[in-house]
Amino acid sequence: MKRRITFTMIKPDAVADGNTGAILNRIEGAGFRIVAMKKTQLSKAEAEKFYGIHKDRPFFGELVEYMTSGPIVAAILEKENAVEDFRKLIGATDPAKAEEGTIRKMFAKSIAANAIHGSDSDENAVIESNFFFSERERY
Ligand code: DGI
Repeated sequence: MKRRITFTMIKPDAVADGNTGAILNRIEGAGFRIVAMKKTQLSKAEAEKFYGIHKDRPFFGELVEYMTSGPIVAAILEKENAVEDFRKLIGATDPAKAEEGTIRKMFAKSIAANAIHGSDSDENAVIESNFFFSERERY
């Protein structure tokens, strides 16, 4: 059976632009329940750990710099088929390739500053949720 949770971050550009509320509205409107949520700013070490899988990619330095450039809003979301449905809601990594109506199409500026993160597997949803939240922060 598919797990019911995914993890998201509203990224620094979207938070700085005042789009947090509009994005959360779309997320809840699509049927996701917010289980946990916090506004925080990643340190360089935290961003390097979170994106460790990309450490050998040419854009790693740029990614870490961007993700630490300002506060983010992290959340655990619950829904049937959460990981897959949330990836559909946010759209392709590159906003130029994202479908109309997706969060990245609406709010992302570029492939680097792409407004929002969504876990890519059930396993990563658990790892990423545990990275940010303790058990008693989930409701
Ligand atoms: O799961 P996604 O966030 O859609 O994409 P991913 O896991 O392949 O990459 C993670 C993040 O790394 C992505 O949201 C933005 C950044 N990224 C990916 N590809 C590029 C990139 N950043 C730059 N500057 N250039 C890239 O080609």
